[in-house]
Amino acid sequence: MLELSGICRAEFCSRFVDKQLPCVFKQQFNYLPAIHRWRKGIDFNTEYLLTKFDTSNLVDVEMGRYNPELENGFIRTRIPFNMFLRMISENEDGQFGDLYLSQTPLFSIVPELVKDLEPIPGILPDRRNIFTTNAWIGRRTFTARHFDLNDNLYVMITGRKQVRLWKPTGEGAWKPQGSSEYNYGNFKIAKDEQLYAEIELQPGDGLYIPQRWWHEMESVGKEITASVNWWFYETSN
Ligand SMILES: O=C(O)CCC(=O)C(=O)O
Repeated sequence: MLELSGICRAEFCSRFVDKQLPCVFKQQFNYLPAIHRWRKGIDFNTEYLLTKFDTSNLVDVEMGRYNPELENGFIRTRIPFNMFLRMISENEDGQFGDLYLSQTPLFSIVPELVKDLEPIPGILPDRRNIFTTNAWIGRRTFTARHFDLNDNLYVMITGRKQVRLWKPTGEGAWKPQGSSEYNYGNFKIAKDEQLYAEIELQPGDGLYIPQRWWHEMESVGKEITASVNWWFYETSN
């Protein structure tokens, strides 16, 4: 898979978005204030985020490890964001079980945090074409293979993640449901389907995942990982 650096929006659109091909942006997002504010050395800066939230800011978090037997794969609970931060910061060895704040629009919960992502990456389309901006924060996280219905720019802020990608499976590739497949709505992918790419994202790196590309993500090591993603769509004008 192509690794780029310093690519502009026109080139990104013509080479990747228009062709619906994924790519990695090496160290292209180091300029985002979150990269410095959310980190202390190489660690996650819990204290900084604690100053931005109070107990009224509730978030839904996933508890424990992914379990395919459960609906949506996880048990979820709603807790104040600052309680979540304290729990993950004191849980280096996993003694309290794992918690994951996934796919959460933190920036609408606390609008001041938007300043940590300004200016938004220039390769993104007009703001009106951005559906959501989400945060993903946790330790020992695992997101099972799935796809999304929008294009995705995913940026690593702190910690590292291993990402695996598979090509989309269209209607012709649908297969009957069975234990040798992953299911997503009516879409299926064989568990042994050939991997398209496996990459490790470092802080400052970004990844473009076109819609319907299957992906799976897992944090590397036991450090807290934090990332941000923008789901967007392109228009012809
Ligand atoms: O970071 C993760 O755990 C998963 C992210 C993901 O699946 C996505 O951005 O679509």
